[in-house]
Amino acid sequence: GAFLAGMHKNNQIACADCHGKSLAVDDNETALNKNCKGCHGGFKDLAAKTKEHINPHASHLGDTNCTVCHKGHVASKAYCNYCHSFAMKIPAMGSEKESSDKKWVQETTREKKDLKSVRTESADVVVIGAGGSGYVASISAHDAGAKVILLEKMPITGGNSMLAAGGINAARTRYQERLGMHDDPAEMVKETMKGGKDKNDPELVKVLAYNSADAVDFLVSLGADMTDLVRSGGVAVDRTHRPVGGAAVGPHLIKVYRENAAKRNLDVRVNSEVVQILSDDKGRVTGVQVRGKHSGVYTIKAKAVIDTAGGFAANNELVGFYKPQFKETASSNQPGATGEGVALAEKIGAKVIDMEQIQIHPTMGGETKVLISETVRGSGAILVNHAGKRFVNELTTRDKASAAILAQPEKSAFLVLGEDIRKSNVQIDGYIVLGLVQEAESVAALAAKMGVPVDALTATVDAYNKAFAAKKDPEFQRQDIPRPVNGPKYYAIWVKPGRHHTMGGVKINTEAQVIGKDGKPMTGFYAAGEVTGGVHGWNRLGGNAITDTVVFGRIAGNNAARFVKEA
Ligand code: MEZ
Repeated sequence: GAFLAGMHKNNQIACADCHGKSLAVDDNETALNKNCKGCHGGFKDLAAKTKEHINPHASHLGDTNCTVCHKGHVASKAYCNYCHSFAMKIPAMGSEKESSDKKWVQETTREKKDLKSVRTESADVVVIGAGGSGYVASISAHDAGAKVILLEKMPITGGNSMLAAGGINAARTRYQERLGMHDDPAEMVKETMKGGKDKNDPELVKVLAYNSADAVDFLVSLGADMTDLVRSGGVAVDRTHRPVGGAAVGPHLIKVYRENAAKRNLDVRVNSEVVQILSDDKGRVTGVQVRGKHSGVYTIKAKAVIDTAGGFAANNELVGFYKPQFKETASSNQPGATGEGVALAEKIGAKVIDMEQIQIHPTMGGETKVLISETVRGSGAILVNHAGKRFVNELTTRDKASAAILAQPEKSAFLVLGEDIRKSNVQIDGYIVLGLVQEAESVAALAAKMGVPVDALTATVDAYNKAFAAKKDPEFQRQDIPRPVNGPKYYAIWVKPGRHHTMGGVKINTEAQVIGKDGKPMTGFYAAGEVTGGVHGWNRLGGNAITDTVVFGRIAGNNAARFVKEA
């Protein structure tokens, strides 16, 4: 028979064995996934059995629904292949055409007029989008006493936060002080404003910086590890906090958020796309209309709605509309980062700002959608052009680093690093597994593999190592050289700039209230994270996005819960 359902049927497995006896309509596909895991084992068991080079059951996406990839009645698809090109064989993949379909978001008629709800539910607070901000807002609102429903249109939670490689910027934390580093939120304000070309909303930036240490404490209270520190671009101190060993921050945080949501029995719904935010004739938000993958269109009445639906750097058309020159460039974003959260808010009167401010991250791996973290440069790696020479201060801001790479004739460059840098940043081992890294036992041999002049690369590495020893970089004034480029092995990663973050979005105030076109806060409407504009100005600093999600997610959640109590 066709697809997984047919294969099961051929093995005498009845519909109810997979779907459960009640055949209940459930967008989370809970029974189905419980039954998959009951028969086939959980992610841990399956990962242990996998002998493949890439282990799909031990990925950075964490423990998710089996049905994200394995489909009963249509062709199965490996979700990872939205970003990667793994030659992964999964059962019932269907034809080449079906399995190469890259469209993960449910098709919806964007025509809102004939949406008819089949049922109505109620909650105190509805949160749109289960990325970092959505989870933080939901946990905060729940802990402040509100009944919360967290909705996610994708089959998997995590949003772009799931892919966050770097860390969370925070000033004057106990982790900095423990290492004898002195930082000041006032400096974080200054550097964030300067990085954002002074186009940020200064009041939002103050809130970001002065609540950042508390945000780290909040994450630690949830069970996160933020003990390792690294330098990000445009900053004069090690302010980016991440898990020990330099592990990527995003998968760790999403695991912690998922566990905390489960502990609180939070109502989290995947496959649930908000198609409309509802408001009354006085402009007060009254709930949302949702399209569930299985349950159809329904209404949730709520006194408060928090929009945490993320940015739009994965939306080629929208990016092309605002910045035609960025259309068709690779994006580091998850496939659901398509910007509906901004459109839904605008439709009910929200003010939208800075939409054309789209950040290009300097280092995506060659022709891939894999981001090579800024922390690789922060750990000591250098950027080298195809002539084997450094050409920019690697720790400048992203706009400048990207522009410098795009000014090279090949519009690409290499990250070059040595053994100490590799060991300090466990993510580099991941890039090696992905086949993105060239390695050699000498700088000369590495140059040959990279196809750059041997003499030039040798001179470049020598000069950089001298700068490390002298703690001074006369050529490019790099402020921080934590490690030399040393052996026994040397590594190179071919990199190109790609779309990474959308700085524009819904306008908010310091209370995370959405501002209407009339300049006034909209009643019962809050927003946080990449769906908003104003925090990062015209260029975001590396590590400030996670701070944004935690600081403003908490404010939105707490304020929405308080509003509901008082309303
Ligand atoms: O904040 C980011 O986007 C970030 C630190 C990304 C990265 O390069 O790791």
